[in-house]
Amino acid sequence: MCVQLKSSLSDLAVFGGAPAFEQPLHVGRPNIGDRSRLRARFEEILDSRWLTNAGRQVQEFEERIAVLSGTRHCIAVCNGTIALELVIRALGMTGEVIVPSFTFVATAHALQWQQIRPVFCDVDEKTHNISPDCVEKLITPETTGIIGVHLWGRACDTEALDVIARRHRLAVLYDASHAVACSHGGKMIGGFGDAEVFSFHATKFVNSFEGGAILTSNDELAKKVRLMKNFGFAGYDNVIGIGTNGKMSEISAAMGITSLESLDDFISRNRANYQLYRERLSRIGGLRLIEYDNRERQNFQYIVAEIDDRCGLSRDQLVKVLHAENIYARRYFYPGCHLMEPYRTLYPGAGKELPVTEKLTHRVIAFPTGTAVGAAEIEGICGVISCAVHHAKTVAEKLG
Ligand code: T4K
Repeated sequence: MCVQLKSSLSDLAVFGGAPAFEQPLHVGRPNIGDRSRLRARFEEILDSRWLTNAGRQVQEFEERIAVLSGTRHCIAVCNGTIALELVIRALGMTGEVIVPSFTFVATAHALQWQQIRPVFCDVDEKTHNISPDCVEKLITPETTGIIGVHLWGRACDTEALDVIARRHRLAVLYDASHAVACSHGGKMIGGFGDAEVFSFHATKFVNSFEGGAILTSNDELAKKVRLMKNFGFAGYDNVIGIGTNGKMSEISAAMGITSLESLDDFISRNRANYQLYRERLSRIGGLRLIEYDNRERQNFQYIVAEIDDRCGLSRDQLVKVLHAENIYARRYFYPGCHLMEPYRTLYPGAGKELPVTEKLTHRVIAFPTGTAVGAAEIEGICGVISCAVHHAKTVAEKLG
């Protein structure tokens, strides 16, 4: 890795300078963990000739995730999207379900895929999470549930959502894809609502290549989901209901366990990255990193900033500057689900109710972090940002 530090305008790649990084620097580079332990597990799996269908690795992974999240049941599945689909169905959600638009599109797709209307709800400006006040206004006789997303690992206002759900007899599900190993009010995420869902995609804090899980302390629900993810098999050749193939493979679980073994190391490296970004970017007006609550456990998986007018560059202009430097910052989650298909066609009026979402989707940027990113890379990234913002007027004119 070679970092070209930027001090003057002509150093910037958009003005003809060499890119800051020779190799692309991505958001979402996977955390790998201890390779020798991973290889040993792969050998064990091959030796056992048991590759999938609730083998030893999957059982161990489920146990470890259940312990980590303080939840009675963990059902591991092949990805977070299937986890959402299964539990939405198992909870009996139908008709309309209230969900934020400011999320990865899988949260909405998991509903629409099953002919359930995602009713897009605005988020709180400070937390980026679903706004309980807005939820209440969207409830109709067709509403059967609420899905909150713990965006960036910061928990939703679970207390307020619980009250609303109880009052209107609604199911509550949390998409906790970003919140593995995080807590809320001192209690680990995984145990809130009727159920929570984790993603273990390669880009996630704990990764199993592809993977997901349903967490719940409800015995009945757990039983239902376990059946549904395995074609409805209750025994050797006894199918007792409709199901699908949502199973996690042994290889995936082995990766997941290896990830869990390095959890503390991942957290401390993510935290150090976050602190360094904070230090280096703190004096840039109009660029504000999101805050993490020190009283809670956090995984610091996302380095997210909001860019406002005082910055002199728009979020999209900054993204262009960074991409030219081989720094692939992301516009998570632009443009908001309500402006993606099929939602923009099916529900064209949805944006009128989402002023905060519309603002945030134009302001938010995610920077590279994780164990593949170290101090030198962050110094380089922050140098590019500082230089571009320092010369904001000229850079903005150049980019148009
Ligand atoms: N709910 C929420 C709130 C979610 O964020 C997600 C997933 C889900 C539900 C669904 O869970 P899963 O069904 O995926 O388990 C990526 C991930 O594919 C997606 O899992 C994740 N959220 C989302 C936030 O990020 P994209 O469209 O950004 O993927 P892509 O291919 O552009 O890659 C993202 C970045 O990661 C790039 O900078 C490249 C880098 N990367 C990616 C992979 C796969 C690597 O460096 N190595 C890799 O192996 O969605």
